[in-house]
Amino acid sequence: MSMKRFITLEGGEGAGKSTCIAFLRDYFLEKGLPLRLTREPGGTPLAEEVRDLLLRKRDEKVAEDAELLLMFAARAQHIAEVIRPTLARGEWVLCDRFTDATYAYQGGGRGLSVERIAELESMIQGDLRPGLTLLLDLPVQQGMARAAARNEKDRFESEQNEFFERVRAAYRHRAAAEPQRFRVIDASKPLADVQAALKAVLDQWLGQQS
Ligand code: T5A
Repeated sequence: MSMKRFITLEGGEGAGKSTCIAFLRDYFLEKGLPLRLTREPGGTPLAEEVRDLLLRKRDEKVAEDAELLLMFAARAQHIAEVIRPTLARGEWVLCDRFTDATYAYQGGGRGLSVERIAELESMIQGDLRPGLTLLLDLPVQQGMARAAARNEKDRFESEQNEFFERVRAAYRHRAAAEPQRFRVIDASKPLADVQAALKAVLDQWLGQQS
């Protein structure tokens, strides 16, 4: 079952998710709709601790399955403590990354099989799926150039270009396979254009709710 009030925001490095989150928060505020902003990995104290474990650069190689399980461990906690209770109250959830990021990064990036991820997805989420997923898409080089302006790179940001090309391809592949859920936003455009595109999508999505 997909949840109409459960919206996720996805994209590669430097796509502009944080910038867009602020715009979307204001959009919901103006409409007078209760919105819970949250993120993955993270969103609860325990899940944020797992996020630290995942993002911190370390000398030890992190086994791909360990990374995958930590993502889902954080997600299990986040779903139980935040996502399900918020949706049950009839409020909206906007999550900065969710399971599509696992398919893109651990699947596309690291090369883990879709089947392996799908097994965990159904084990941990049951029938919980986002109703709407906004994918901020832009060429890898452009995203990296934007991200480069920020502080020190984390463990994922330190990957090579080919890794991010595979991440982008996996996201686009998923969007093409599920056009009813995904809206692909051209994030290479100036911020005003990106925000106008987001507004158009949400106007339409909210219009369908009433
Ligand atoms: N991960 C996550 C997995 O591997 N598997 C999973 O299952 C999950 C859930 C952390 C990492 O975890 C991995 C993926 C990630 O590597 P994150 O913190 O959400 O996840 O990842 P980041 O991509 O690092 O997110 P950020 O929030 O740091 O980056 P944003 O939001 O994409 O970029 P933002 O908004 O900070 O913008 C970057 C710069 O570009 C400018 C902004 O002003 C900023 O300076 N900018 C624009 N410039 C020009 N035109 C525009 N349209 C612009 N939009 C933004």
